[in-house]
Amino acid sequence: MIARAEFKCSSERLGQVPKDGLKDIAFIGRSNVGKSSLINMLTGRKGLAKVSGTPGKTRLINHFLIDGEWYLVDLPGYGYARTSKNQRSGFAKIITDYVFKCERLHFLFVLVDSRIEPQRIDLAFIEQLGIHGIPFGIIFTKCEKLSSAQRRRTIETYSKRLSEQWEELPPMLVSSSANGMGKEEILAFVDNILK
Ligand SMILES: Nc1nc2c(ncn2[C@@H]2O[C@H](COP(=O)(O)OP(=O)(O)O)[C@@H](O)[C@H]2O)c(=O)[nH]1
Ligand SMILES: [Mg+2]
Repeated sequence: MIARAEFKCSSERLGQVPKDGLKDIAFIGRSNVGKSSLINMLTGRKGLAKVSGTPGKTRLINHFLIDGEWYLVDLPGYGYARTSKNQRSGFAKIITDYVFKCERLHFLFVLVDSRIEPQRIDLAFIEQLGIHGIPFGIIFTKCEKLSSAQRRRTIETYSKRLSEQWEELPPMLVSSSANGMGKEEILAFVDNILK
């Protein structure tokens, strides 16, 4: 369990992230997938990360210091960027800078909506993670909306899609910020990877 969670800073660029030697456990996914809600659920602090009904509002990297020991990081939602700052990957520069270049990043959770088919952009992002060798896992969100059989099917569908391309499957966890599902499993998983 998390005893203490505090907002540390918002960064617009990689140069602004904290420079202590602590590790980042980051969350990413499409806008509205439930990143901020999950951070609030995991920390037990309702208003810590801003939950928004309007997609695409958060364009900053938000660092939350957990128990003075590590950071939970709320990343901007991804979508294909359309500006001149585009990189070849099609993801915004702030995201690719942080995810592919920042040494602070210890583990990345890719959040995907459990209720919908694997989306091209999620699969494309996951492919980039594989290519760059970034350690990551998948967290399915809003799982209280599904029966346990449907949740199993979601995991199976993803496993099938990913195994078309990868030999090894990433860890996959289910969650619901609405009812706390997955809290203990996710925190235990994080505990383990921080050791
Ligand atoms: N039913 C349900 N809705 C959720 C859950 N988590 C988030 N939401 C809703 O999804 C919307 C987007 O959530 P937010 O955390 O702001 O997503 P973000 O853009 O990824 O940070 C909000 O309306 C939330 O109330 C969940 O576990 N279950
Ligand atoms: Mg958010």
